[in-house]
Amino acid sequence: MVALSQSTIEQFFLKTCPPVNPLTFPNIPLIDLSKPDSKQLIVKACQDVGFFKVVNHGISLDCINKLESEATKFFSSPQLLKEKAGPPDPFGYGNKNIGRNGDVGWVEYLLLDVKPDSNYKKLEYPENFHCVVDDYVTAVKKMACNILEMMADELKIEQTNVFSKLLMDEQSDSVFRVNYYPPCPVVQENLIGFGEHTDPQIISVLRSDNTSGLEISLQDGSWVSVPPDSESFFINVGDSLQVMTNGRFKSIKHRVVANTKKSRMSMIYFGGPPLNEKIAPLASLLESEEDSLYNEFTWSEYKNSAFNSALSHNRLCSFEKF
Ligand code: GA4
Repeated sequence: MVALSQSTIEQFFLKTCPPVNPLTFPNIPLIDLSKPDSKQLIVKACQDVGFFKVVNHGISLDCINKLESEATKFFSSPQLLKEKAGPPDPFGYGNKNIGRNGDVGWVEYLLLDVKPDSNYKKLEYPENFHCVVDDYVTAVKKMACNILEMMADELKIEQTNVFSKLLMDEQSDSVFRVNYYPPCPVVQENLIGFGEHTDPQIISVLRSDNTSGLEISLQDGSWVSVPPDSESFFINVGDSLQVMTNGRFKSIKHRVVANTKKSRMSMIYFGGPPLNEKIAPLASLLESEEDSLYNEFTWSEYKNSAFNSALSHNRLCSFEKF
């Protein structure tokens, strides 16, 4: 990562919302996918927190390690080489700038379009990168769909693929991101790595190495630190799933704080619907007399509004009815 001047560093502080010294969250809902009660626990976690940790997920360590080692190779390569894969418009290599509305973070990243017909493979990446991304994304997408089907089943929705079919669709607008957070200068504790935001899609599947940094915001507004666990996955509800469940599931605000001692690497699959898909509360979930809380929108409309907003903006509020 290139050296930064004092004034640039100050920019990162202005974007943080100190104090950043939250408690560790000991009670992250833990879902063991091999257990028969996982469906109920998933729905409870989505309603209470919008976030949970998954173990016994069946994704091979080999597949995860291969991707991590290719990504490490990429981020440790010379800056000029990395920049051949940038700038992110929106896909490609990015460094410090997030989105197109002036957000900055202490982070480098690769943002990839993982639609089956996408052309990310044409970019210059380390050898093998596209193969390992394909294998990894295929595996996490399968797990995400399995989880979405369990949710639908537990919510007593007849069509149990009502959520998962949006990810399985050939046109599913899903993206994949690898974030690399270099250690930040010791004198500059509490730099923001990735500012607070909610994910606009349906579901996000995150895996990180064993460096801490991820924080989630609880319903009372407090921030808690999520203990890292490189062998598990963390799932969060996205804005679109909050809408489809008419607010029963919570799209959780999260952020990443940079670490002064260690770098951190995370990889996130964002499962999104096709661009023309209409997103609205599911009729079968509305109790009699229950109002729909949101106006219907297409994913394309929502995505445009998201990509034209600042990271921390509450994007759903302009689609709320009341
Ligand atoms: C947050 C979730 C995903 O990382 C992402 C991000 C996207 C980007 O990095 O370009 C956005 C952000 C995310 C929401 C608001 C806009 C768009 C940065 C930003 C300021 C890839 C996504 O889909 O939305």
